[in-house]
This record gives sequence, structure tokens and C-alpha cells, in this order.
Amino acid sequence: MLAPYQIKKDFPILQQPHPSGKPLIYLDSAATTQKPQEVIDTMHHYYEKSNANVHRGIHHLGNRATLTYESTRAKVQTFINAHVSRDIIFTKGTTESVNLVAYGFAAKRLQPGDEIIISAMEHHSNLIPWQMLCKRHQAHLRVIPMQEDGQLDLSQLKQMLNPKTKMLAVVHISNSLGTINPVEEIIEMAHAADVPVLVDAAQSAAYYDIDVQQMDCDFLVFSGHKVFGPTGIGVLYGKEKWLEEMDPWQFGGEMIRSVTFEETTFAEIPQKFEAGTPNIAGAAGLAAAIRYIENIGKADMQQHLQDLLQYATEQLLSINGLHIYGNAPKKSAIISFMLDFAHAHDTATILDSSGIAVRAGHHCTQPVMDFYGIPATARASFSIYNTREDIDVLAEAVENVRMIFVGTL
Ligand code: 7TS
Repeated sequence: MLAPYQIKKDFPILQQPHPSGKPLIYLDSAATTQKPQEVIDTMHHYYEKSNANVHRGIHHLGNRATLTYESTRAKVQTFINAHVSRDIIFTKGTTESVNLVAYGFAAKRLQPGDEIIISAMEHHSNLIPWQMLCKRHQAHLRVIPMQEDGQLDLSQLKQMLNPKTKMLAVVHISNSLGTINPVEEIIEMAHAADVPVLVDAAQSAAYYDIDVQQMDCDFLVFSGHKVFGPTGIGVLYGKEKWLEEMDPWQFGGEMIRSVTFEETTFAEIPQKFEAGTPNIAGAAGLAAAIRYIENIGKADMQQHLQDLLQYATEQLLSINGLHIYGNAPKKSAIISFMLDFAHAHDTATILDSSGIAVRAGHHCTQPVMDFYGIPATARASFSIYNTREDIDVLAEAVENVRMIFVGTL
């Protein structure tokens, strides 16, 4: 059993009060997770004791920095059970990882008239790169439709897949609805049609077991800052055969074997995709974040999140005029809601005055909002440092919004 009150103490940022004097309740972990002290300390320690550039210094500090950076690659390999560590590419985040696959891999395979499939609930960063690529190559973007409850309608997928399909990209857990998609089933269907699949694990990597070999995804992407690690570092996993085939997308130092004014030959993977000085301190922080997750254990995390999801759903649904968007049977601890009597931004502003951080807007999933015919939702997203008490405070504060707009309870 996870002890959230104990865990909360690991996160220094959550110890400070809100400017209103009320306790700070952070319910925006889908946007970014807070960082435990050991992640902050590890990054601090890196700059204090080990800072140098990687892969070039023969000196002591250069070796330490390289060891820090490369041992994180090995750490990520075991975190997602990749076959070898060279299948792990460091990027600056999920967005950059998707763009790298779009332009380094899919662009090479795309002919006019070809098709790329995404789903109706993609974050814009797993939508726009594919849309732009399709426009550039006169290809078509096709979309797996969604049902009212926020599940994908996979009955359509089989007939959507055809010899013109060159890529499928799908989100594991929706950041605006919380839906947990059956990615293994999707991958199996896509592979039956010889279509490679990218999985966006931005919302799942922190809490759900990711085994890329078992999942058999061709690419998997996530961001350090959503797994209790720092901003500015992310991961692209790719099957070795695809990474070998893929073109580098950025050029410069670190990614070459030899250079003349006429020709350049590139380094092997993963260096081929990591031009320039990488985010070494970020890598140190990411390794510390993964250690933190491993120490707590994903099974306990999931159990806690499911408990919070169930409790929060009950509490919020007991409020008159509150609607939850996204009611899939398999759902993570993300609740998008709307009040009949208040705009989502007003709701979020009033909640903030009670010390509660929720996000309001389209959550970079505008097509999901269009599907429901709404401009925005308020979104409460929970993590391991949240408690049932946080949810009680949230429910009370939403009742207060009702008081302000409607005048009665
Ligand atoms: N994919 C999903 C499913 C996400 O939730 C996000 C960020 C991204 C991709 C992009 O990640 P980035 O690290 O490259 O920015 N989601 C959110 C969110 O829900 N609120 O702010 C960022």
C-alpha cells in the first residue's frame, strides 16, 4: 500500500503554502509531475561534482559526465525493457521524439496518396507532426474514431488499415480523458497489415509497466518531466532495424564518424540522432526519477491512482450540474469536467484562490473538445502525492464555485 502523506514529504514544492495561506493542492500532474528531493539533489550534485561535456573528454570529469549520461540510457533501457541500450535516443521530450520519427522515418516511406493513421484523442504533439507530414507529401491523415464514453472505436481500424497505410501513431493514455487505450491490440492489428506503430507513452510511463518487447511497438516516446524527472529531456525508443534505417534530423557535433568539406559519415545509433551537447544534468535527473519510481513500485502507484480516481469521480458526480468527459472502463486518474453554470477558466481561477491547481482549456486536444461540442474542460489530474483529503478540498471548492454562480448549494 502506498502512503501518500509520506510520499508528499518527498516533494519540497508541495510543502509551501499557496499565497492565499491555504495548503497548496497540486492537481495538474498530467501537465507535469512535481520532483522529489532526490531528483533535485542529483541534478545539483551533478553540476557540483561531475559537470563536463560527454563522449570527448579523456579527463576525469569528462568520464564522469559520460558515465552519468550513458548509465541513464541503460536505466531507461531496463525501465521500458528495451532489448539494448542503443535503442534509446535522448530528445528534449515527447514532442521532439514524435517529430524525429515523423521526419526521420515516416517521411522516407511516404508517397502521394499514402495514409497515416492516428486516433481521435491525440495530444496535438502526436497529431500536428503527422498532419504536416501528410500535407507535405500529399498523403492523407486518417483518424480512428472515438465513442461518447471516450473509448476508441476499434471496429473501424481493421478496414482503415490498407497497403497505403505507412504509419500508425496512438496515445497510450489520453491526457484529456484519461482513457487507457488497448495499445497491444492496436499494434497487433497494425502489424497484421505491416504498419509500424508509434506509442505516445507521455501519460503512462510514470505509473504503468511499459515493456516495449512485449508490447511490440516500433517506437515509444515519453518525457522526463512527466515521470518525476526534469524538463528538457525525453526518450525515443525505436526498434533497432528502424533506427538503423532512419535518417538523422539534426546535424552537428557528436553525431558524426568523419567530416570533410565534401562529405560526412554519421555515427552509429544512438549518437546519430543526438547532435550537439545533450542535456546531461537532465539525464542525471531522469535516472534519479526512475530510481524513485522503482523504489515505490508501479503496482502500488496504480492501486493508489485507481482509488483516487474512484473516490474523486464519486465526489465530483455528487455535485449538481457537474459533467465528466471521458468515462472509459479503463481509465487513469485524470478527470475532465464541466459545470453547467461556469466556464472552465472561471472554475479553475476560483479553485486556484482555494489553493487548488487544476488546468482549464482544451489540453492540447482540440478535436476532443470539438467531438463533445465544448470549448474547454477543467481537468484534475492526480499523482502519487495526492490524497483523498485533497479530493475533499476539491469537491468543497467546486461547491463554492456553485455558490458563487448559482447562489445555492
Ligand atoms: N502526449 C501526451 C499524451 C501528453 O499528455 C503531452 C503533454 C505530450 C504528448 C507532449 O509532451 P511534451 O513533454 O513534449 O510537452 N501533455 C500536457 C498536458 O496534458 N498539459 O500540459 C502538457
